[in-house]
Amino acid sequence: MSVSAAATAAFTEAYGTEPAGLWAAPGRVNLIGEHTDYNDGFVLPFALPQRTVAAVGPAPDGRWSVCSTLTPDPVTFGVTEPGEVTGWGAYVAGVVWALRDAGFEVPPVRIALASDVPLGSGLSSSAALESSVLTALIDLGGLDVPLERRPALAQRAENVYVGAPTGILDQSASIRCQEGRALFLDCRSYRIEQIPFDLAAEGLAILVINSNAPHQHVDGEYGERRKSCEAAAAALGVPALRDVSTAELDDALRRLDDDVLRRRARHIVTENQRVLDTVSLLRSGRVREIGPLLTASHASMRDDFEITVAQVDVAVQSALEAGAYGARMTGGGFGGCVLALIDADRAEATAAAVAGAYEERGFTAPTSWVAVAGPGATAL
Ligand code: GAF
Repeated sequence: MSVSAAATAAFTEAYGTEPAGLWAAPGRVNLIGEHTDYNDGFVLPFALPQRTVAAVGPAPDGRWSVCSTLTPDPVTFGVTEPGEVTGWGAYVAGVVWALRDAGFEVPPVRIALASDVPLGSGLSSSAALESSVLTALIDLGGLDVPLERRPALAQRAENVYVGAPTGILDQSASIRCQEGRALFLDCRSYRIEQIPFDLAAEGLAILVINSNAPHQHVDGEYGERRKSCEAAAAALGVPALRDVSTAELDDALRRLDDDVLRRRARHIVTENQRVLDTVSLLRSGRVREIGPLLTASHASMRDDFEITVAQVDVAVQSALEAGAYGARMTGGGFGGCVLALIDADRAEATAAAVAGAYEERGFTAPTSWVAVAGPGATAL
């Protein structure tokens, strides 16, 4: 059954009527630029074809209800404040709250969700959920919310209502990405550039390898990294680490007296530059040449930002040994997925090499697929 059919069936089953419409929003792969978003820096995600579909219809009782294929019993709530709805329903209540808090009249609706975005794998399943619901509420309510404002509303739902201190990467990707493009986003100005990203035309592919490693300590470690970056920026007297260039890096590192802060800052400053270098290469069609930047990004996340785990390091290493031009973990870290830039005809061989390396080490088997850049959030 397609994801749309699953969402429609869940809606009918839960509410005994047909939905008024379907809205979809994708997960994402971040090509490069990790943990740079909350440092006012640069990111370069593209949308996955995998997405969350929200089947939505009016709610006669004036409240909001949401269920999913995984949780068929609806969670129902009225007007709430952060903290009042907990668990996964908080992502939906948070979107309603963020829109209302911004002054919009939000229509009461019933929602059923279905998704083929792998959960908890660093592919932004929560942003896909938020963005599908946000888009549905905006369309059904006839709300005047321009596209460029939407990611910050979904991010606020996550930051303030759900309580996760994430940046704006995932919601921007889910809402603003376009098919066949990577989204170059300046997380300070929200300026975007849609970068053509048609790898098949170059005989290339991005292989996504889900490490299937259990996520551990994700929330606490993420918050720690964010605090370290803010502390480093404060010690250097700049608004954010975005304001330190690679030319100024050595001097900045000398001025930080804490080795952990030094390494965290070095990751962010060099990662921002790697995004800019990747964008320059893509703009001039030199796609293969981004490989070493991807691999350098991984080394920086492993050694300086310390957010990788053995499974993702092994996936990167074995993809490179199998001939990948470059490979890196994508997403927040502590598990999740790796992407590898490969010749299109090497997908099976690369996936098999990684699977073999996992088997040797007794890791849970990985799951791999070729990802192409899909569309952003939309009514279906
Ligand atoms: C997670 C967060 F939600 C993003 O905001 C971003 O910081 C990412 O980790 C790391 O680049 O996905």
